[in-house]
Amino acid sequence: MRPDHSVLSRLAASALAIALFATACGGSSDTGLLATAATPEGGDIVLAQPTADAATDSGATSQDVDTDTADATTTDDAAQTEASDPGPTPTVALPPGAIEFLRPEVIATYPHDITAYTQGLEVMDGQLLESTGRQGHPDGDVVYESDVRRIDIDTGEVVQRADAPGTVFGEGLTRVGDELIQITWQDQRAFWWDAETFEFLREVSYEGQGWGLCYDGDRLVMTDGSENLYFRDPATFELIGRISVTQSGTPIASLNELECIDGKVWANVYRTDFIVRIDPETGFVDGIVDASALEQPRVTPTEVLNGIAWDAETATWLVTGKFWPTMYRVRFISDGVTN
Ligand SMILES: [Ca+2]
Repeated sequence: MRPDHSVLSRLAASALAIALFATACGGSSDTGLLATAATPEGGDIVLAQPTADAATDSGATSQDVDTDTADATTTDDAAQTEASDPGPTPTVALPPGAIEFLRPEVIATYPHDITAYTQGLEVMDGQLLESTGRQGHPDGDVVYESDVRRIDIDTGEVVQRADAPGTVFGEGLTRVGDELIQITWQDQRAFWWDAETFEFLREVSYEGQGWGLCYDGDRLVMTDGSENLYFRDPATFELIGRISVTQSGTPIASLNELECIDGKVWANVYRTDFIVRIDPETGFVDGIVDASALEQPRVTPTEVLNGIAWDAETATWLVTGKFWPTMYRVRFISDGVTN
């Protein structure tokens, strides 16, 4: 069954949105980069432009879309079914080199603490864990606002929190068994917390910046604002591997908050509304979520989408941003596949 015209339109619109994003941000077609900009947390924003073939395939000649995949993931009927039933696992089988375009379908919204400069987000037993990190300058003095917190999802209430030690800029957070691991931006310190009591357990030093963190059941996966995923031992934090992330051959930098699910790594790209799905064995991006529909009013340009957490019990995502007043529960709905 071929995808219907509305699916094709959405697929084309997704590609167009990315192309427009490139234009708005001054991306260079010569380099294949969609966007570059300096960021306060270091690194550049880079989202790769699909290759000419892929861009063409996503539009006028999208009859080439793999019909089996499209039938399974992109029909309106399928989307409606997914809205009422437990959703699919977030990973679909794609032809080699294909990129799936996705968009969020909002299922529910909840309050989110507007003083939380969200850096990490993870679901644990139906509750939400969040890490924050910031250096504020309210009266000229530097104030460090970095903590770990447990959130009642429905109310947004912070039911438990603990300040990160010392003067650090907290970043990503993930759970490994009964413990939480929190990293820091430029402080080169990783903290271990008891996941139940939030008791501070220990810390390990590392080299470089820390941005996002997730645990795939075997390895920690970490970002530092570059195009790299770093793999670390979950017990010692020892660096055990690294891979460069590319989309259609172009490195994708500013990889930030992470989620590890079903053998894939999902990363929101700093200062964009895009979330990319990465094969950690190859570094290839095989899915792009355009989450711009979740965009919030922003006082400063840094109040960006940052925080993605997979809730396995409901097969949904929780997504928010820095200082955002809203936490979204969403599913990512396929808009089609290029190949
Ligand atoms: Ca996460």
